Amino acid sequence: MQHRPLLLLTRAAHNTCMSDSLRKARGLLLGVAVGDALGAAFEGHRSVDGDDLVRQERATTRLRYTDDTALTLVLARHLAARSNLVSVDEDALATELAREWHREPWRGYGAGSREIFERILTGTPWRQASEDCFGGQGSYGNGAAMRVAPIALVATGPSHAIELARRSAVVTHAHHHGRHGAMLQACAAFLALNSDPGTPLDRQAFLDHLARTVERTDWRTRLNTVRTLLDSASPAVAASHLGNDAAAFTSVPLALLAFLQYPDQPAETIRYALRAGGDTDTIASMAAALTTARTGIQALPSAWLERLEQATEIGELADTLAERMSPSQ
Ligand code: AR6
Ligand code: MG
Repeated sequence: MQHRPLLLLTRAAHNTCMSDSLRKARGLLLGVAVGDALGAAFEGHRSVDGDDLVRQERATTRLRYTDDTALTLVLARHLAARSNLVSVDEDALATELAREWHREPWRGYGAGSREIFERILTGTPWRQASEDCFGGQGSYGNGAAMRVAPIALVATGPSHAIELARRSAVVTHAHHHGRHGAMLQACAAFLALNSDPGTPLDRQAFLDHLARTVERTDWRTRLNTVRTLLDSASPAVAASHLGNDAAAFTSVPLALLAFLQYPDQPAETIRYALRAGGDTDTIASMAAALTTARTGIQALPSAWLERLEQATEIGELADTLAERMSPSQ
């Protein structure tokens, strides 16, 4: 059992000796994994009711993560391995992602990603494999956005986060929506990580900041829709306005809304994302990453962390990346 070291890790998070950057780094990476693993049971459901949620929350079974977390960990290790040069090496990253798929292909990968990884491992250059996908359109799935959160831990500012996200996305997501979803999620993760949990989040300013950084009008319109749904929209209403499938254009804004509804309560963020149905693992994962990057690991229910596979290892990887966070974080 790996529960004991994990308990030490999470108990230590309540200790005032632990720095905020460590708490937030662990929050961000373990938030990805917990949201993903809790949502995996409901992926593809039209909606999720309260009884389903309670059963999932109270279960004692192991929480298994999916491709969302598996590829997030690949990107996190990729960034951790580049000590002084904070950058993304597209050639290396493409191979690392493809090898991870090959190592554990049963984690629930999207059809487009599977095809791209197979081609990369059999010698096709990543750019060609990525651009050829879906009849030459490239993928607009949320696979690049779902893995991007660790970039917030090493980026020196929002623009840097967006640039690193773009470079990490193109190796699998050549369609502009796949890429822009990753860029928006990385920028949101950076802003959430660098927000002060002791002060109420200024949600309008948060959305204003994101709107200033997105290049495309259609994505700015999505952010305006998120704005109109703040506070009043139930998860079902939010899903009906934004969509909840595996496209970046639908799921990234819905995850952002789930975060903004409960920016200081990761469990509520996750419940909101799950109740919206659809691509639940990915939406809950992206939403939880934002909330726990802001609050830190101690706000995530320890019962969930104790059920999560490889939680100790994920926490240790977060610690390595926390050392790379700039002093202001
Ligand atoms: N044309 C039509 N459908 C598309 C297109 C396109 N250009 N692009 C994406 N889709 P994929 P991902 C649809 O396969 O982004 C896991 O379950 C299509 O239905 O490139 O890595 C994770 O948990 C395609 O299968 O993989 C996430 O939920 C889907 O979008 C998700 O998969 C996903 O795109 C991540 O998927
Ligand atoms: Mg999914």
